[in-house]
Amino acid sequence: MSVPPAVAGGCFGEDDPPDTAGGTDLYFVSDVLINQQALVLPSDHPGTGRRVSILGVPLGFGSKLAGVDIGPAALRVARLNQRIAQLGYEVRDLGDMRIARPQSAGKLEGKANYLQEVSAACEEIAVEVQNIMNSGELPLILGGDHSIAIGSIAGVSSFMRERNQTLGLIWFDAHADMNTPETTPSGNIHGMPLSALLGFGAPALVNVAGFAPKLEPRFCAHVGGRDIDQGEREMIRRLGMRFFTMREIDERGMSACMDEAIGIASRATGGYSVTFDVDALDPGDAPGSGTLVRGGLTYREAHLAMEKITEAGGMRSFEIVEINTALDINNRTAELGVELILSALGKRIL
Ligand SMILES: [Mn+2]
Repeated sequence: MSVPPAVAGGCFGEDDPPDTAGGTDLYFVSDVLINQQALVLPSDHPGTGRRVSILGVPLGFGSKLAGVDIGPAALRVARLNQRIAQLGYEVRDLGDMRIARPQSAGKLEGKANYLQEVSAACEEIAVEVQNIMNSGELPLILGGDHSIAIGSIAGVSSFMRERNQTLGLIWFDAHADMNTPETTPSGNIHGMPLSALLGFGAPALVNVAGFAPKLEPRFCAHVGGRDIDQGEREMIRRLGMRFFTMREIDERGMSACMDEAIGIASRATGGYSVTFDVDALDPGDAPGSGTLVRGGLTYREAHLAMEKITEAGGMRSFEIVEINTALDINNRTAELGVELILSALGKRIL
């Protein structure tokens, strides 16, 4: 018997992993024996019998940079739909929402730029996402900048609320996204969605979908933070919300941090939403985003996080945001985004 071939680097080569005959079976069997939980053989088609609905949200005016509104197209260029279908899922693509563009490029509203436009879009996003959930499908939301999370997570939370269930959250980001119009250094709403969901900030954002708050801090975990503003720091301490910063990930390792983050989100009775800002990733792996910060999640740390989430179960929606095609290099960030989506949907190395 030959030694099993080493699995290089990350999870994915081309679309399908090469069929490595010979050693693979032996390795596979021993893998099952080592992992005593894995009494059910892992499937190459984890999506069998499950449905995913894809919703593109080409909204970019929550940030200031052009290019983030083309994120959904970039993910589709990377063959998102086909690759999800290869996992066995039934895929329904709702296309991209029609987002009304702001009338004037420079129209700002105090300390929350394009407040009415973002608020109106988020109301529509919330309805769309809730409809997807009512259909028994997993919402997969493609941003767009991170302000869209105010709508998407409102939709999931609204679904849970109607069933008297609570919603948990895992938020991947370099930033806290917990500014308010009072604390924001930029006025950009993509720096405010998490605080709005927790009930703080502009009423037009906080009250999307007609109720607030959407989330309780005790069911929320933030992963990957390394650039937190002073006002956000104070809110985090006041709320006691759990942040797994890059410092802690360095110190304890991604595996331990994700176990704890998943545990926190899983305390909610209805499961949890996952929202992934690609600036959580290290800029070396994900150059295509508008607010890069050095020292982010490595390629493997990000995949491991997704793999652990799918193994744990309980994920009720997945969202990826802030892919900026104007800043990306050869669609590398969108390609990585698709890979992470596939890992979150159950694709595995073996
Ligand atoms: Mn963000």
